[in-house]
Amino acid sequence: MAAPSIVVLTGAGISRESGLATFRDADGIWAKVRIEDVATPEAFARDPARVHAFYNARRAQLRDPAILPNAAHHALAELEARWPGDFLLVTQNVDSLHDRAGSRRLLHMHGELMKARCRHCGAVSPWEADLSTATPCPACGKAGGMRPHVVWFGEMPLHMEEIGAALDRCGLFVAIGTSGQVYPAAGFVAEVRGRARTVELNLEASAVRGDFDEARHGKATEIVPRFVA
Ligand code: BV8
Repeated sequence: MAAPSIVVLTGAGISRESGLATFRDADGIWAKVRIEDVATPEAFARDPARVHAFYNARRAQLRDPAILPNAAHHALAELEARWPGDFLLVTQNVDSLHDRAGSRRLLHMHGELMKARCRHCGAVSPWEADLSTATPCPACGKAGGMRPHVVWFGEMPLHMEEIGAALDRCGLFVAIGTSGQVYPAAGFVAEVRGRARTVELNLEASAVRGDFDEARHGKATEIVPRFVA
């Protein structure tokens, strides 16, 4: 029997042991700032400097050489490299840790912190430094239009067609480190259940645990390498 195609969905929990905060844990990002103030198009229109400051702080943290991919990121890159069937890693994370671990069949459905997008010309440019609306676009040279290349609440996630096609043909769906509270990502398991084996690998039961055939709970650096071995 051919090797089943695999779709893996990751969330902030897979990067927690690399030192990056999650969103909804007690020490999470949304315990310190409100989504409405920093992660919606309306917030950016109302106070771009505040939104840029929020993402500049997270981008600065991601530049810290102490922030490295962990054993869970590496286990997924190794699985992709050796898997004979189709493999796709869909991440909700905007950090670059999967990229740095060597994952290639990787889609950032909520965008990437280390990229910026120009609202004048639409160009997406690699961007590791601080960003402000005064920053001129590297492609068109105009200032006043640069925003983080991340998907805010109320905005359409990226790569949805390619993700839908992969979900349609997958035989194994694994969700790692996500609380299952943000849609459409949290709804992927309901789309595939019944025709794919569905596994949740998380510190604790997610909001959509009931949609999974199996669950293993624990820290990602422990349960992910064991699962992919
Ligand atoms: C859309 C990028 C439609 C930016 C993010 C009302 C008004 C408006 C919208 C809505 C609404 N009601 C519902 C919606 C839809 C909304 C939504 O789902 N809201 C929720 C909050 C109710 N969704 C959207 O708006 C999406 N877009 O619907 O568009 C549309 C249709 C047509 C045309 C136009 C539009 C867009 C959502 C994307 C928002 N952007 N991030 C940024 O990062 O700042 S979301 C944000 O949440 C991150 O991407 C994050 O990844 C994501 C999900 O969170 P998780 O990754 O799951 O993180 P969380 O902290 O929640 O959980 C961590 C888990 O890890 C926990 O379970 C924990 O136990 C576990 N863990 C912790 N440590 C470890 C661990 N596991 C293992 N090991 C450990 N060590």
